[in-house]
Amino acid sequence: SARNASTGAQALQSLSQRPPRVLVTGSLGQLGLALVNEMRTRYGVGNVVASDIRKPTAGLPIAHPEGPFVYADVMNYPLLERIIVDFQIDWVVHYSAMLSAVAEKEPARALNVNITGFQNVLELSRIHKLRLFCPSTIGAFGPQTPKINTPDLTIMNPNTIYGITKVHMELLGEYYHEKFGVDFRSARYPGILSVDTMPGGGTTDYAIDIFHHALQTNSYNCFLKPETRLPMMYISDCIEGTLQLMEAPVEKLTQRVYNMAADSFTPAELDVAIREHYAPDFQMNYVPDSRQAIADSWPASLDDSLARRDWGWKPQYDTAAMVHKMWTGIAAQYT
Ligand code: AKB
Repeated sequence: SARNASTGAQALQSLSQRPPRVLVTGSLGQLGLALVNEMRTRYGVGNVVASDIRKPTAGLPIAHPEGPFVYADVMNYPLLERIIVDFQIDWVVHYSAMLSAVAEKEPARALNVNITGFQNVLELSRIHKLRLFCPSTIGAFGPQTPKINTPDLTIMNPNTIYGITKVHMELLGEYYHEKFGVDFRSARYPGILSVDTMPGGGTTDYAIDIFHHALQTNSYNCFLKPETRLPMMYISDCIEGTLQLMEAPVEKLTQRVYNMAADSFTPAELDVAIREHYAPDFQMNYVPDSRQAIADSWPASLDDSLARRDWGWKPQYDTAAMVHKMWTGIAAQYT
């Protein structure tokens, strides 16, 4: 396996004369939009192929709308293969997935999208010698996982469909790396906060919704309890960290899946920060729903020291800085 890995590395080094050609699945989602914009700036507009199953609608923050955009259903293996060959793709960033809350509502579809979709891009990465990034998540952990400073290697046992599909993804990616030398890389993302793009059906979505509601109605019905502490990260840290991991020389990586954290907060802390600094009369109500059980099964903070050591991960935004970016950025949308 070591020989396979180093052959893969040599193949990639010979590409270093030119930027990578990248396919991003799920490119119209919260993370895909931001990653494609940044990659097009770094690698060239024509080198980053954005794909999704919807049309880009007016108003989406697409910085280079002239760049290549294709329809790609990740369950359609021949179509994916055709895109990879036609565009001579070197790297795939597989962002297409159903998130925790929607996956609980539609388990059969989530299994298809998250498991079959990933198996397709993984197998294509083996055949066409691609570097493959697929995000994992705090949702890959479960109720038996140590909650504070959760390490990379620990008890997983998630009890959600989403978590199960992400553990499957991690294990299969590691297996393909060991067995076939596939350059699979993954980071376990916390909840990601963004101004321009909306999340799609997760448990951490409250931390974005709250700003929109505070700015529009000065109140918010939070679907998690006040003391629910979860790891969170600002989107530019997420994108920068993902690119650091993607670009890291293969010899720096001592494992294939890394925790990646920035800060953690609770709904109550967000409420206080908003009232103290931005909207003194803001009214937060707590109306926990089925997403509470999902959040309760996840860690409150992650130990990401191996990401820091191996590929230089270092977030820029703590909670106060995230709240500032979110408030000012979203306020600008409503003025
Ligand atoms: C979700 O809440 O499902 C996602 C995640 C943490 O993976 N944001």
